[in-house]
Amino acid sequence: MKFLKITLTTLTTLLTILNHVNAQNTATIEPEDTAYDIIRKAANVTPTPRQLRWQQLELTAFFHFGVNTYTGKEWGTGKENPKIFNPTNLDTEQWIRTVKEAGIKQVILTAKHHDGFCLWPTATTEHSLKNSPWKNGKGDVVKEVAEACKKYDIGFGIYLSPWDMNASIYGTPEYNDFFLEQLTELLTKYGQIDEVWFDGANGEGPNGKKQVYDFNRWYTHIRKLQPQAVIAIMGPDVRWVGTETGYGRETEWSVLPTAEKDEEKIALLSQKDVAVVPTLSGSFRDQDRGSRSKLKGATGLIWYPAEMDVSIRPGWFYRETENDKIKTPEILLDIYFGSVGRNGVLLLNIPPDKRGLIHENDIKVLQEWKRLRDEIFDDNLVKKAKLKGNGEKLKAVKDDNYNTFWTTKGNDSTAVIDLSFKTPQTMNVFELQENIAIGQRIEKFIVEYKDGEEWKKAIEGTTVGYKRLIQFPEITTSFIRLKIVSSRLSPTLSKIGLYKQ
Ligand code: FUL
Repeated sequence: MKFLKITLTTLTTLLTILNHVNAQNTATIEPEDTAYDIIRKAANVTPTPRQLRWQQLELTAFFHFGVNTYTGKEWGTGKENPKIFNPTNLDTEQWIRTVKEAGIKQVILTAKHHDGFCLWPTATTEHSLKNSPWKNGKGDVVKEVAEACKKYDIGFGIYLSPWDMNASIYGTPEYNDFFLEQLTELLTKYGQIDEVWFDGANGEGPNGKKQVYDFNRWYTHIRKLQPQAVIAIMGPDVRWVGTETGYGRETEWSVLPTAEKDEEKIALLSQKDVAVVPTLSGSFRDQDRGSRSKLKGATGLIWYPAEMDVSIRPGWFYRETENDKIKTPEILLDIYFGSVGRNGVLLLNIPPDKRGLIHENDIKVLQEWKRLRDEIFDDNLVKKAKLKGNGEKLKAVKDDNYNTFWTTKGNDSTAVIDLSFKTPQTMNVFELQENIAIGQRIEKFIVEYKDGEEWKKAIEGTTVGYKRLIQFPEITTSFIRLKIVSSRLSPTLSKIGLYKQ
């Protein structure tokens, strides 16, 4: 008996470990796989821990700051005199307090933009703030932002532009080493780095040459020095949504088909810790990137979630002339619905001004944006609803714990959940969250409500993913019915929300 017990325990532990080892953010599709095999594989592709943490941030901020702040240009030339960089009142704690109060969980600083000017005293070039009058050349903006992030306990990421209009070796193999050295400095001197953001721009350097970037070498280096950091955009962990409007697609899959032909790359992609950018089928702007019809003919599948970036102002850098052109709180609220509410993470740019402060006008907008969101989302009507439906652990959808979730029995891919209220409730915002640690599965859902004796349709939706928010014309009712019409294997729900805006 005792022997049997030990064997069983060992077996269970072994199974748990095996399960964990098997959990992958990629899958390979074999030529003999049936349509069902492919769907089953897609349903079981899951985010890596670093991708899951990133998705749960929901709101992140960009700080575009550098010589362009002082010239008023969007892109520099690489010929700027470092002496123009001279913030009179730089206070990175003010930046971080401002974004934290707006509910933002991580920031990304442009340590170097395309002009090549470095916001830290790098040993790699003279084109940095060490040759500026600010703090007599003894300052370090990267350090000050990193420290403020630690103090206020929010994530810290860096933007390091591969394109460098200042480096004389740009366009030669030596530049790739130079860039690696810049990365090493940033990844070893400033504590934990949570995101590395690489832009795709690849223009000409000072000698008219273009660079062939050695991305794969840089990724391996980042994985070694800061394994928890997600590498975004020109990177393996986070995908650009395809526009700079702040809006994602109504149907946004995080599991995408790959179109790799090269055996070596397929092998790299089938590893647990992917450090190469997949070749995707289709293009960045396609409306449909991951539905069943797109999965047909793919060579593999990858968890590759979307980030939506946009600036709070018309430009990425601060300009005095844009102090009255800041997006309104209402527009930002709409962007929130269109990004976080469409299975994405919002990266909102808030550029510090010439003083080295977030301008008062931006602060006011951010505060009001936060107030508008709280006003809607503080009161989830589902908390007072009675729930009935097939499946397991239905209560989990209202316990405010993302890790607990409802699911159907067996592999049932459809479900009906009824919500009833003691008295009629007025509502116009609907929310669903899948537990993406299990995968992204829901393909189609419908929300109905009872109007007198009649059931009427309020919403029809497709994907959910980490979070789906939908605004709809106001209704007052005591009965709501959620129908999951189609799902890849058994659907999960961590949360259902109903609100009045
Ligand atoms: C773009 C850059 O060229 C812009 O200047 C900005 O940094 C934006 C976030 O990415 O591609």
